[in-house]
Amino acid sequence: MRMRALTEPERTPTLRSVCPHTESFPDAETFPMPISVPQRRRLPLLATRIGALLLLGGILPGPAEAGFIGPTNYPAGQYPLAGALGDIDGDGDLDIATANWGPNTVSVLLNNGDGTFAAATNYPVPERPVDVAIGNLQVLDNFPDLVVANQGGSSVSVFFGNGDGSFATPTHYPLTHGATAVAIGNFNGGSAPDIAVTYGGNSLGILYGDGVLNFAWDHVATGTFVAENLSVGDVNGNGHLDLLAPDFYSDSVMIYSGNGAGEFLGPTPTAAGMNARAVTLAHLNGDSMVDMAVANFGADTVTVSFGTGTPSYFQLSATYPAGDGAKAVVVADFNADNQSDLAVANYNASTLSILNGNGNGTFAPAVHHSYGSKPTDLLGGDLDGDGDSDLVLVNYYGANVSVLLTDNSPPDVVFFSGFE
Ligand SMILES: [Ca+2]
Ligand SMILES: [Ca+2]
Ligand SMILES: [Ca+2]
Ligand SMILES: [Ca+2]
Repeated sequence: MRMRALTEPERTPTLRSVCPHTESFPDAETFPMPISVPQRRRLPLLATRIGALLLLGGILPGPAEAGFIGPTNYPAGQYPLAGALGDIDGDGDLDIATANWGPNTVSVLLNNGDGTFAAATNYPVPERPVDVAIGNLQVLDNFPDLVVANQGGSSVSVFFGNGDGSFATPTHYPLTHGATAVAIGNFNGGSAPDIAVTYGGNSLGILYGDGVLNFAWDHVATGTFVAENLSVGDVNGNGHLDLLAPDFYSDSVMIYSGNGAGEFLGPTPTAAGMNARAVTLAHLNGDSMVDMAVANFGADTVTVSFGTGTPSYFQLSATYPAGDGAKAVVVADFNADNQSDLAVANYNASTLSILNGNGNGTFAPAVHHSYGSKPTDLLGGDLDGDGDSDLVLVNYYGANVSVLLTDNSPPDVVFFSGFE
């Protein structure tokens, strides 16, 4: 088995360690804690003025690098492992939830509407939450609900939202083994979304929702995969949701193809890079098939695969260097040229890599930014309502989230007043 030495101290290459988190942690006081001071990171003034002069002089530069305002750090719980975005309080903007391994809580940070966030409210869950998802499970109320995968507690917690940012008393659904990831989707064509969960290191199950209060458990498959992440999408274009589990130890993504009636074919492996860790689906090369970007933790890369339909679903197109410990990937247009770009959170390096898209499914070399503190997850969405996608880094060592607001405002135009 190819296995790179991992600098992530709590991860060892055993099946148990898919769940990379043990009960013993170094004293948090030994970790450098980022200072929560909002910073405005834009082009230096001189560069801005040169850019303005070039524009005024009729020299058009190529696609700009994305600019970000921030990071602005907001405390979450200790050792957050995953996050999700959704409009939890129903006011039209995206809020943040994180699953916090240390204190056994979920943090909810409500958006003030402008991409700034109120202080976190923390909700207890059974032991060792590792993943969180947001979706409307109680279909009649239209309020987003919260689902949490608990590894130590071997359960899935469901928090039904009250629509104002608060939740009803959660229900914890027991599993036979620790959960590693959750995702929400309607997998059986029923009246309501369901909850997919990976557990026990190599098993997949579904909690089928009735849209009111209840879920019925179904074990779908026991495979050979080791997934810390679960993605949902229709990879073969047949109108039915499929599940994608990146397999940390086979350098591939396991695809379970849904038939829309609650049954899944597979898993079918599709190639990625060493220690595939997270998958994002998006249209990247302009055809009708959905494509895939994978963050590969061991290879420090992001792989891009184009959708082919069945039988293999994807064809690996290219491998791009990211940063040390690539752990999460988001696809969005960050530099406002209408082409999808890639953002990768790198755990070991504590960096964010941005790869500008060329519009045909290929990408420019990564530009690295020193954002985050051992980021374990990366979330993309328009947080400040200006139409472009912003980013949230979930920082394992920082015990916080870093909010980066995408800034594509035009360069300042500088007028020289001449002699006075
Ligand atoms: Ca909101
Ligand atoms: Ca499908
Ligand atoms: Ca772009
Ligand atoms: Ca935005």
